Amino acid sequence: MNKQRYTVTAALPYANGPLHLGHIAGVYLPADIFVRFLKMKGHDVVFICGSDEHGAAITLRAKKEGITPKEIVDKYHQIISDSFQRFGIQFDIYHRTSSEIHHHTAQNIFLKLLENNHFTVEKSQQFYDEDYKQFLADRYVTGECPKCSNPNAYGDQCEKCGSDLSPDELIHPLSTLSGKTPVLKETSHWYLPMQRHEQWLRKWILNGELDGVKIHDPKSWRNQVIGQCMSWIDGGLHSRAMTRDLEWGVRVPLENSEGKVLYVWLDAPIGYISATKQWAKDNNKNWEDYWIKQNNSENPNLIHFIGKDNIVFHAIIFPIILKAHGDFVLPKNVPASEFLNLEGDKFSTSRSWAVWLHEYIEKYPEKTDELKYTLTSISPETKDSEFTWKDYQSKVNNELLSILGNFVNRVTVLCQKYTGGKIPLLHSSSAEIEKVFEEIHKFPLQIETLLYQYKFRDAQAEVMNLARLGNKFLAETEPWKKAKTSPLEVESILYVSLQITAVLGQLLEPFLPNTAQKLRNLFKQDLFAWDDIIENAKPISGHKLADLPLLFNRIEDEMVQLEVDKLLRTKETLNTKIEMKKNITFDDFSQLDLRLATIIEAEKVPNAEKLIQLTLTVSGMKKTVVSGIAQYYSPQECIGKKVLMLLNLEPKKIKGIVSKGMILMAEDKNGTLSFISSEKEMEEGSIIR
Ligand code: B3M
Ligand code: ZN
Repeated sequence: MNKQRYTVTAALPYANGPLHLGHIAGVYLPADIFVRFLKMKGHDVVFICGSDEHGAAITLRAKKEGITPKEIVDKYHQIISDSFQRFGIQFDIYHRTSSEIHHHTAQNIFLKLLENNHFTVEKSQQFYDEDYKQFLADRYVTGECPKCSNPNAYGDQCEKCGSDLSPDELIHPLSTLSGKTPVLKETSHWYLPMQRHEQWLRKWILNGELDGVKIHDPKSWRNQVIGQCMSWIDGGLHSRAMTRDLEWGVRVPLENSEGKVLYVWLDAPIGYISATKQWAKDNNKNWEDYWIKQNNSENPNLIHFIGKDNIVFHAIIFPIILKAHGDFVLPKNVPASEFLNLEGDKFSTSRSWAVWLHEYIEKYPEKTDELKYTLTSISPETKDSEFTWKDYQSKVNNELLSILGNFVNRVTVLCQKYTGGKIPLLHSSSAEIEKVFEEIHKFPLQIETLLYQYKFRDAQAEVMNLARLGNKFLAETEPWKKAKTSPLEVESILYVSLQITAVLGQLLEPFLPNTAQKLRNLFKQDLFAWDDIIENAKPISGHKLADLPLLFNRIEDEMVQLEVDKLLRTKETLNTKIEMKKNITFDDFSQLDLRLATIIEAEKVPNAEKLIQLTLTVSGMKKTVVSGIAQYYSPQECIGKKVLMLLNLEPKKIKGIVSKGMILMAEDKNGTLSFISSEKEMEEGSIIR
């Protein structure tokens, strides 16, 4: 088998929020399965991913949270890379587009394209926020979608109908910064005239042909990828701005270009290249081997795993950039997935309709293979699919547990019983046994064929068929009935069953690596090269089997209920409309004298169940307040707390005590009260405004 070089990339997640199961099922899990398999095949593979840390999605998120873009990306880079690692997605590098090596790489590619005359400079009128003195790129403008009338479409895309938009197409545009209608102002940018590339793109996508050479088989590409690309090309390619007026991003490396950065979709895919450079540096490799067209030897296979919303960027725009640059190979395949839905609705980060990967791992650290199995078996490869907790339960209980777990368990229990846990001899070979061996031998190639075709769910189903074969073999040969009459036959049957188990310990590796490891431990076997599995994954007669840990736990109804309820609560929260009070002016608000005050004394008010009399100090000044909090705080608990106080409330006599001011409390829908304190340690008397 000829060894090849593979550069496998998985879409760089925006570092502005955690990952949910939709991302995992569509992109990262299939990519990881593919890479684990390629590595077992002995190919030279680098598996690349990292955080996409630029773009308006990030700066807007930062603004919303009141922190800097850097703080946002640092936070989510950590969360995302941790959860990948704990889930067992084994990138060779998980890099960042904020790194220096990336900025240089992206700038150099920009300069090279400029030098080769692939850009034009064009002046245009763009939206500008006069209050913020800032141009409004992409998502900085919202408005009504001209295609579906969604009132909340973004300047680059309508999330409702999926249309690609430019800000000037929006009806009633508004600035997300000031909320006001923006004005138009002239600016100039570098554009990529994509129409110049139409001819070769057509040939490349439809025939797999580049410069007269066939470089891939278009039949190996998913229909939806070719379909989306062709509908784009047929709709007419035009110039697209490759720079933006923004502060956050990779600076345009030219004089007189202050305040301009590279468009995030020019910058992000280059992140694959810069990550490879970093990885090569760290591992004493040559990054060019993985990206640059080779003279005599074979070119590296560049494979992009992405979701369908990224198709044009990876199968049209990035290839244009790679080709225009001149030195790079083009992707050999772009196995884009469709979408995964969740319990009857679209996954949505903004609406929190999601199962978050990091939360799942936190709650069920021992159940990563269970999730991987479920996600691969519903992998949205060619059409949208759906995750439900009920289905997860049924996949784990009725497939992993009943088929795979049950088989391995039976085999080891039978071995304990009949051979004292030792691997027996294969004494004789019946026609039955011969047939089973023949079948076992076919599995690696069948699974391999499916994996090379990016058919991950079929491939995993095929591995499960090997476990099914094992169950069938045991059911048909019934060793438990033959212990007295033909002990040698029993040993042979067990040997064959162990052989199936050992092969499962190899073939499961790409899909369920933890389970595969447990099976290999049974025989103290290593992971073998894919092509040698049949040869090497043989039980050795006379060796003792190690103990088998529990492979899978039954998923109980309670867990399903708990998870479904959690989601339903999200929905409830989303559907509850807040009853807003009528607007007040800033002047109204500024009449409130709000301060941080320290409670120095507290005692219950006699004959009043709910009341506590509090003495507070505000910058040394003493104040007495009667507060209805006795059901939630004891006087003791109150003392020493620094709380939020309204100072200038008209004094009022309550139970004979003059209360001067009011303590502000948070109250939830059950009426539970809580003091409000400042997030940072602040001086008593600090003003709230
Ligand atoms: N961050 C978009 C996304 O997460 C983007 C992918 C970049 S891949 C180079 O959908
Ligand atoms: Zn729309």
